[in-house]
Amino acid sequence: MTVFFVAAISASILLNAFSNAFSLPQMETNGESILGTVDSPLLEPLEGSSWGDMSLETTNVYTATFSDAVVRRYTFNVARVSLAPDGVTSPMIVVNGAFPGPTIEANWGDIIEVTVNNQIQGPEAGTSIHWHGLLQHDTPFMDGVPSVTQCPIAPGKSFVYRFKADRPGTSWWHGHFAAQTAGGLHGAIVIHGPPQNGAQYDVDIGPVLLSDRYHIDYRTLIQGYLSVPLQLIPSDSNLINGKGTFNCSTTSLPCKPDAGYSKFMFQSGKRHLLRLINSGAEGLQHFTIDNHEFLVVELDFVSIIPFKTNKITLSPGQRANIVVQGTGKPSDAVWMRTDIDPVCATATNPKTRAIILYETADHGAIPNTTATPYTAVGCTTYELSQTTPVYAIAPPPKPATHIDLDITVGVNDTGHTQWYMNGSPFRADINQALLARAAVGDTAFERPEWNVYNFGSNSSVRMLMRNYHISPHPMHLHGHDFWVLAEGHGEWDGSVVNPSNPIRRDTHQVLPMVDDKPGYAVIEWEQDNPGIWAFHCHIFSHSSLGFYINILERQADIQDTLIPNAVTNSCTSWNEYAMKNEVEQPDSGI
Ligand SMILES: *[C@@H]1O[C@H](CO)[C@@H](O)[C@H](O)[C@H]1NC(C)=O
Ligand SMILES: *[C@@H]1O[C@H](CO)[C@@H](O)[C@H](O)[C@H]1NC(C)=O
Ligand SMILES: *[C@@H]1O[C@H](CO)[C@@H](O)[C@H](O)[C@H]1NC(C)=O
Ligand SMILES: *[C@@H]1O[C@H](CO)[C@@H](O)[C@H](O)[C@H]1NC(C)=O
Ligand SMILES: [Cu+2]
Repeated sequence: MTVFFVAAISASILLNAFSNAFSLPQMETNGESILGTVDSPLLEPLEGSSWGDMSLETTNVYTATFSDAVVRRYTFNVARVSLAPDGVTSPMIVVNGAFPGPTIEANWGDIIEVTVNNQIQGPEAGTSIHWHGLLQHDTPFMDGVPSVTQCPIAPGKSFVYRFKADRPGTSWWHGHFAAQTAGGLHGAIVIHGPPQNGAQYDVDIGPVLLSDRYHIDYRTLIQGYLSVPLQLIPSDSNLINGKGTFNCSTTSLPCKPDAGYSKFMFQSGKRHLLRLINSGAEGLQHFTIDNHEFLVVELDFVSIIPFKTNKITLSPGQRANIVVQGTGKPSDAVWMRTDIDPVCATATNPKTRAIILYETADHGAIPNTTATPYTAVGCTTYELSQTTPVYAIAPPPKPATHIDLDITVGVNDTGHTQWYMNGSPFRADINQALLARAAVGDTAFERPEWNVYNFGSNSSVRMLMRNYHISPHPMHLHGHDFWVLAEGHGEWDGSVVNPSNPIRRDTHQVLPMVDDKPGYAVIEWEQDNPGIWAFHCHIFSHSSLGFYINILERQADIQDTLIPNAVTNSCTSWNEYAMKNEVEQPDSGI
C-alpha cells in the first residue's frame, strides 16, 4: 500500500517534471510574448484615471469628453520572425518579436500614441495597423486602412498613430495590409474604465486571444484562395494566447511535440475577468471552461446587462468580457477550451485547450476535467434578444437612408475568385489615400472597384445585407458601433428585436445561406463621425478577395485641417518606394 502510494506520487512528480521539461521554451514558441505564462501580470487600471464619477450606466460613451488626457506611448517594430506557437516552426510577421503582440493598455479618455517602425525584410513589404473598435472621432486619418486613411508604411519608414482611448473595454489591434494579420500581426487593446453594476470582479486576468493558425505563410495562402474554384484551405491548429499543440507525425514541416499550453492563475472564491478576443483568420470559436459557468458582461466594446452561460461563441473580430466565479478548490487544475466550429470553417485540428491553475495547484499540473457539452447550430453567434446594452439608445425608427448589400462569390475577368459586393469586388489603389482627397473636396473616386458608398449628410443609414453563400461573414464597421435590428433567412419582415435598445457592436456575423434562402442581417448607424470608414468581412481571405466597401460619411464636414503630415508623408515615401521597387499587390490590398 505504502509502496504503491509512494510510486503514485513520484509518478505524478515525474509527470509534472516532464510536462515542464518537455514544453518548448517560450522564446521558441512565442518569442518575446509572456501572455499565457504564469508570469503574465494581472491587469489594473493605470495611474491617473480621468473618468471621475462617470458610470457605464449613465454615460453616453459616444459623446463623453475628458479634460486631462495622459499620453500612453508605445513603439511597435514590425518584422518577420520564425516561431513555433504549436510546435511547428513557420514564418510569421509580428510586433517586437512577440506573438501575440504587445497589449496596449490605457485608461478611458487617455491618448494612445504608437510609433510603428516598418522593419519587414525578406522580402520587404508595406504595412499599417488598425485599432479595432475605436471610434477615431476627429482622427479619421489614424484608422490604419491603406488606400483610404493612409498609404502603406514603406519599408524602413515609420508612422506615428495618435488617437483617443475613447471607450472602456476590450479590443485588439491588427495589421490591415495584405493579409498580414493572419501572419501573426495582432495583439490586444485593454482600456480600463469604471466598474459595471452586476459585473464586478476581483482579478483582471487580461486578454485571452483565440486564434486559428495556418502553417502556410500568409502570402502563399492568399495565392491559394485566389485560384478557381473557391478554395477551402483548412487551418492547421487552434491557439489560446498564441499557444497550442500539434501532432508532429502529421506534418513534414519542422515540428517539436509538446509546445505547451497557455496557463491562467485563478483564486478560489474570487471573481475573474477574462477578456476574450477572436483574433483568428476564419474560425468561429466556441469557448467553454470545464465545470464553470460565467457571466457575459461586455460584447465588443459595449457593456451589456450580464447574462449567465457556460459557452460563448465569437466570430473573428468579436470580443466578450466574461466574469468567472472561482468555484474550484485552491488545488484545482481545470481545462479552458475553445473549438473552431467544424461546419462554419474548415479546420484540421479545431479543438484546443489551456490550463486554469488555482492558487496552490502545481504549475505543471495537467487537469483531468471533462468538457462542457454544448450545441452549436447554423453558425449563429448569440441571441439578439438576449443581449441588452446597459446604456439604452433607441435607433431612429425611420432611418434617413437605406441600402441593400448583396453578397455573392464569383470569378473575375482574369480568372481569380473574388467576393462581390452588389456585383463589385473591392480592389485598393494603395498609392493614395481616398480620405485625403475627400478632405479637400475631391470626391470623383473614378474607379468603381473602390466601392465608395456616399451617404452624404444623411443623419442615419440602415443596411440590409443578404448573403448568398454557405459561409457566414463577420461584418465589421470602422468608426462606429451599429445597431443590429434583425437577422434571419429569406425575406426580412420589417420587425426589429428590442426596438428601444437593440444590441450595438462593431462586428456582427451575417448568417449563411440555407436551402437557397440568403442569410440576412439588418444594421443601422448614425452618421456622427465624418470620414471614410471601412466596412468588410473579418475573414481575412474574404477581405483579401474583395469583400469590402468604403462608407463616405458627411464629406462636407471632413476638415482638411485634420490631414496630418504623417499621412501625406506616408504617401510620398510609399510612392518613392514603389517607383524604385517592384511592388506586388496579389490581393485587394486591405
Ligand atoms: C498522431 O498522428 C499519428 C499519425 O496519424 C497517429 O497514428 C497517432 O495516433 C497520433 N497521435 C496522437 C497522440 O493523437
Ligand atoms: C487527475 O486524476 C488523478 C487520478 O484520479 C489524480 O491523482 C490527480 O491528482 C488528478 N490531477 C489533477 C490536476 O487534479
Ligand atoms: C481579378 O482579381 C485579381 C486578384 O485581386 C486581380 O489581380 C486582377 O486584376 C482582377 N482582374 C480584373 C479584370 O479586375
Ligand atoms: C442620402 O444617402 C443617399 C444614398 O443612400 C444619397 O443618394 C443621398 O444624396 C443622401 N442624402 C443627403 C441629403 O446627403
Ligand atoms: Cu466573409
